[in-house]
Amino acid sequence: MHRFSYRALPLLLSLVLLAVMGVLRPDGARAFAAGTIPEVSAEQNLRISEALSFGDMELRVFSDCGEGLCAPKHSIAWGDGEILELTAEQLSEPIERITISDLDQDGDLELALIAASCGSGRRGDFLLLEWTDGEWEAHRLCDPPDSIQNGCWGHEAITVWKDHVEVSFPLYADDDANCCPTAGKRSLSYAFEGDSFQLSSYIEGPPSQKVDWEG
Ligand SMILES: [Ca+2]
Repeated sequence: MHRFSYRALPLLLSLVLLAVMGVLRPDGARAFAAGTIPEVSAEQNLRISEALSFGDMELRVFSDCGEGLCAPKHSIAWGDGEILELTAEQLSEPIERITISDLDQDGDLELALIAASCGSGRRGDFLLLEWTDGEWEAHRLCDPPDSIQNGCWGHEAITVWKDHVEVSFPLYADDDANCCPTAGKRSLSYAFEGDSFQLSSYIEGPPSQKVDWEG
């Protein structure tokens, strides 16, 4: 199976982007769009999102799965072949959904990448990239205090709303099996406060149904 080196990734991504954009045009009608990553091509080990309208730009999200489906290297491509390579610290899990938002209503759009780890734990992950003055500004979900994180063993559901990001997860009691958490549910809300993207509130809920741990 063909694998390209990390050093050759920017050039290859540029070539793939230009090739794909030459035959696939966006519908142009989506001021706010959401997309998914299509299934990986076995030949390319590369996942490419649909073309997304992002303000007056068009962009795509690439996931290089050459190191494995569960350890992708993500890149954002826009403009005339410009590419932002994300670090593993920023986002290293497979992307499940892409959303475009403006959570702080400042006119600078944000690209929200929602990811989840492989395996039965399905740890959720999230990265928000805000396009500000011609550059990407990255925002991550800060770790909540232990008192709020206590009982969380994965299976987070991450939803981007108009003005906040909701992270909901089932709560596990000490003896709960992975399939069947019994201690309720907690939903965290993250939002901009000034220039800081931070945890703003949380609520408790009743126990969840049996969790989906396929993956
Ligand atoms: Ca914004």
